Amino acid sequence: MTATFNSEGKVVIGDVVCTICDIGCQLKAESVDGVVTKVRPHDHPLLRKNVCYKGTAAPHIHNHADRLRVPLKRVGERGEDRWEEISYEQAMDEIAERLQKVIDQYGPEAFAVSTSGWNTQTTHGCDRRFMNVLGSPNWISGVSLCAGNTAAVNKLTYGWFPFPDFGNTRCVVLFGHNPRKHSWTPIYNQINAARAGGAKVIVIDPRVSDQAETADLHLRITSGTDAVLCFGWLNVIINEGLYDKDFVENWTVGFEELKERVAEFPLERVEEITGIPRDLIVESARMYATADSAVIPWTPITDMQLNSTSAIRLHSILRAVTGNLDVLGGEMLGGFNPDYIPESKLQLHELLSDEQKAKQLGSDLHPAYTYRAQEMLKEATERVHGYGYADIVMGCYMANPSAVFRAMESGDPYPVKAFFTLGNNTLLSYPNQHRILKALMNQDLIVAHEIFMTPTAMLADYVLPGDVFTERNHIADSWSWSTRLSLSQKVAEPPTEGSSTYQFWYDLAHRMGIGEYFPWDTLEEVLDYRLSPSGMSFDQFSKVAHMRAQVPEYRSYEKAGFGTPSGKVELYSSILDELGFDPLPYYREAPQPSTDYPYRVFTGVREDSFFQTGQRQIKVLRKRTPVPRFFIHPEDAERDGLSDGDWASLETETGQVQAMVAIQESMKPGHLRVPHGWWYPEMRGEGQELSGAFLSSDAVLCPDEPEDLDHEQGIPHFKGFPGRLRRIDGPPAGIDPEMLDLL
Ligand SMILES: Nc1nc2c(c(=O)[nH]1)N[C@H]1C(S)=C(S)[C@@H](COP(=O)(O)OP(=O)(O)OC[C@H]3O[C@@H](n4cnc5c(=O)[nH]c(N)nc54)[C@H](O)[C@@H]3O)O[C@H]1N2
Ligand SMILES: Nc1nc2c(c(=O)[nH]1)N[C@H]1C(S)=C(S)[C@@H](COP(=O)(O)OP(=O)(O)OC[C@H]3O[C@@H](n4cnc5c(=O)[nH]c(N)nc54)[C@H](O)[C@@H]3O)O[C@H]1N2
Ligand code: SF4
Ligand SMILES: [Mo]
Repeated sequence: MTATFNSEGKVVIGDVVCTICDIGCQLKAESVDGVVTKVRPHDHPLLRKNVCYKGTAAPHIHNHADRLRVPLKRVGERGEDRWEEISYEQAMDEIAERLQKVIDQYGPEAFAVSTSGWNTQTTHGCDRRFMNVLGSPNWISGVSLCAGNTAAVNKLTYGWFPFPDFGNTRCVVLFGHNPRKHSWTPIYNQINAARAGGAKVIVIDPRVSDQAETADLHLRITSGTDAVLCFGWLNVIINEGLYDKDFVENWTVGFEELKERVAEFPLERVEEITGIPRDLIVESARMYATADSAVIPWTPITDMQLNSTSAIRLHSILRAVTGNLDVLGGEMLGGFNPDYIPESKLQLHELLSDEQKAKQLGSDLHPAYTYRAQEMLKEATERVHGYGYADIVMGCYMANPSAVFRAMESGDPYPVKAFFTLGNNTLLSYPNQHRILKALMNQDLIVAHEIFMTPTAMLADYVLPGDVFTERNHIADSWSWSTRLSLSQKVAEPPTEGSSTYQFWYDLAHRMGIGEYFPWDTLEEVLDYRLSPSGMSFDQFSKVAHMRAQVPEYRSYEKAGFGTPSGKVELYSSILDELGFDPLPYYREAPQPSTDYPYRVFTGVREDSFFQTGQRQIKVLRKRTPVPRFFIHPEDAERDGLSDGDWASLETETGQVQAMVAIQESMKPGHLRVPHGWWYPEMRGEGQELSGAFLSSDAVLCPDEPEDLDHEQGIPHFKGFPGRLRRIDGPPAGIDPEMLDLL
């Protein structure tokens, strides 16, 4: 970190890891007299291309007039948005007292927490640590719909969650996943570099996405049928003998059973369900399986559909049978970084009793990512990775969100009465927003740790101001997904009455009699502790390195096998079998479009300008995408009498939302794309309800009764549910007129 003085004052320049989105680019930040003034690309040649316009807009976010700076205590009815300012000390004293009261009355399991962790960054696993010491298993997260759940399901097959070796690969397969210049920039850059090095790119996407435009092959799949395409590929790969016979023979179990299951998916059936011509299925399967090396990078598309578990398992199986695990240009099973104590250890899962683990909500019906299934891997994980709990991308020991909200709303199977949300806009970030609202309205205590007032924070009893990435020291470690460590340095001052999430849990623990488990008084002490295996302190690390990764070890499984009960890649999952599920992947048909609901709707336009539900109040970003839009094909627009720029209402059996119509040739006919996470920060004050949280949010559209969910994990079907579109007179009242002028 450099500090100099110019005519304006003290200038500090540091390495930072941007946490506006979850890919965590390492950038440079500058501050003048303790206020961040500039965030720009890093000067290291490997990092120079990694910045998007959200990252460079960080000073607009961090210095925004509406940023929360003082703790707020609710004075009106819940959700009324009336507050008094109180001190941090008072807020923490009252929260500790009220949480203790809930626990005394209902037991520790009555306390639930929702967080995604990557934006708050400095939690250091201490949310789980706090809950495990106290005795609550009910932690939920956005990662249950994004990477965390994929990690947990990958572990069932080969004990870890691999990361693609983009730098050396010869083939990249994107199941929908569509990184762009302003969406997950480093992955976009790595795909481009692979392509420039001669790698083929196969894109499976209903629309002509940005990645599809430049792909070698584009398969225009019917939304929600990814598992079936994987069966089609396996069909070709097995019938044509394109699999790695040595690897299959020596390192897998269940190949014969898999073969039988795959035979249930002849190519005619695959073509019919996926809408992809047979020739193209064959050509793409051959391209993937015969490439010298190939990767199927993680994709959120299979995290969010009815066949999520089967589709994720099929990706794992494809990687394995084609011999692409832990080889150059394939998918690396990195393991824990020996230089940095992982969050998995800091979380202290061994302290939570079996009795409390058994109470984890959702583990009865949908156990795959809960303790119930993941603990069955404990011995194997310990054998291979040296420690029994591997919580990769935070997703391996979660409660099921739908089950938690049901318990919060109804008290079934037991009451959940205290809910903390940290760096997560809970109301809009799971399926069935109607139930989430009822669940939140039925709480005795809600605490939100946030940087802006959000619809979720409006429902809280206490809103605590958080710090941001330019205001704290950190070493980012990708939650054990890869072994990269990146330095992030504080260049500006946090709000004096604010806290980091670590500080929050530390202060609460010390008020609730469990302070002995939180011995590190500052973030720097936590970092020193986590770095201790490397022999360096945080201070020393910051002087010698901004980024470090372990040298990859190929075929690491030859030492102690794979981290599964059999020690092999379990094509046939012994754990799913033992839990009473189909041990092989399968296909279950989701509700289909009908005359009443003619569209296949999929959620998840990741607007370039925002991360998920955030940043709608940041003018420089909002001006790029002033209002939410529904994307449809011209044929569908004509049938429904809609023109570009019309406003429309999208209706499903569960809810309805409004947005502007955008007609695009690139859409697949019969499909409708709806954005995620829209609310309107400008709608506040008299007569406004939760800042328009129910007007345009995709979360109101999807049901989440057990029969609507993927069996093994309890995942909602966000990819291809039936809906209809109807023209309405105009935009919702209350949208910032400046935004409407930009249309
Ligand atoms: N600017 C910006 N960038 C972001 C984010 C953001 O909010 N803003 N969010 C980040 C995060 S957390 C995530 S998870 C990623 C998500 O970003 P992506 O991985 O790109 O995912 P989506 O944008 O949801 O959808 C990608 C593509 O999937 C296609 N698709 C829809 N349904 C299906 C289907 O059933 N099967 C297949 N094969 N394809 C389908 C869509 O047409 C779309 O082109 O983006 C990351 N990057
Ligand atoms: N309905 C529906 N739900 C979804 C999805 C979907 O498409 N539809 N997508 C899923 C996906 S892919 C993902 S990745 C998850 C994302 O889930 P999250 O990552 O939890 O994202 P958000 O819910 O937008 O909440 C982020 C909140 O953190 C706040 N914040 C930002 N930085 C900081 C900070 O430094 N400190 C604190 N305290 N707060 C901060 C922001 O103001 C914002 O309100 O959601 C999932 N949920
Ligand atoms: S892609 Fe953009 S928002 Fe995401 S971490 Fe990088 S700079 Fe930040
Ligand atoms: Mo995500």
